[in-house]
Amino acid sequence: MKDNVAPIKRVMAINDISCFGKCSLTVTLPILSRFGIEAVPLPTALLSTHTGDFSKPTRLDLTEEIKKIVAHWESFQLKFDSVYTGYMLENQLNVAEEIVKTQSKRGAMILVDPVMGDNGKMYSGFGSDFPRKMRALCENACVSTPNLTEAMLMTDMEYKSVLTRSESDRLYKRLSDIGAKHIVVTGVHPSENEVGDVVIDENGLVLYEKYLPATHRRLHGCGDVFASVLCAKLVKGEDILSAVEYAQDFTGKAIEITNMDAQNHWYGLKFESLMDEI
Ligand code: PXL
Repeated sequence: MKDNVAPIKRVMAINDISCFGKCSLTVTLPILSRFGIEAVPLPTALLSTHTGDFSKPTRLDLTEEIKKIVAHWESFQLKFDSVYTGYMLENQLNVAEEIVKTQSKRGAMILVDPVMGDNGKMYSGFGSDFPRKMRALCENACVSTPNLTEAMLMTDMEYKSVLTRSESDRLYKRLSDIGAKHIVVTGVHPSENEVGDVVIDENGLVLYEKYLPATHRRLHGCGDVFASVLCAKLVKGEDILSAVEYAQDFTGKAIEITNMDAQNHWYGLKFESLMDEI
């Protein structure tokens, strides 16, 4: 009963709606709600599916609409406890930058997931200048969550799926130069057989690293599940390292469950049954 009178946290989720495929807002909104957080979507685009495993998804660019939505919210100075940015189109990055500036001043925790690519490649539809612009958005983040591909794109390093210790140290130093307070790099392979997540601070120091056997398949939407859980935990006041550990554990379990039904569920994470554990 006490919970019903306590104010709840409010998160602005800037991301697309990929109707089918289990990623972006279709993942983020239910997860945030399950954590008892008010989830406010700012939809950047409407797609029939994500751009990964399906040929030619439909895509409606919502840039003009989000400008109007934000202007309306600003007419009554709507305040958010957090802004979480995900998949955006190139001409929306400056809209997001403005939002980040405004809501940071009002005390919001900013999480930038620089959604651009995976497995060494940029997702279709992004130009070569996109990583540089996304890097600028990450500068003002409290937490940024690139996967290995996105981390390398933003630091001008040539993609390699398995990194030696000196290569990863160089990557972490370059990432910390971007300026976010903490950077969580996902999908890091210290060897072919292991994959995990690493947290670095603003000086490039590794604060956390945990690897799991690489039999865990990385599916589309893993990053969205991970970042949504991480955002929820951080907004609720958990420290970065335990929030990352929880998000990693949750995502790992979701991957395991998905792999048990890989034939039917190859397009995204089957995370629904885990929601009861939150
Ligand atoms: O999960 C990241 C993501 C988000 N949105 C769209 C995508 C992808 C990854 O493929 O295509 C539209």
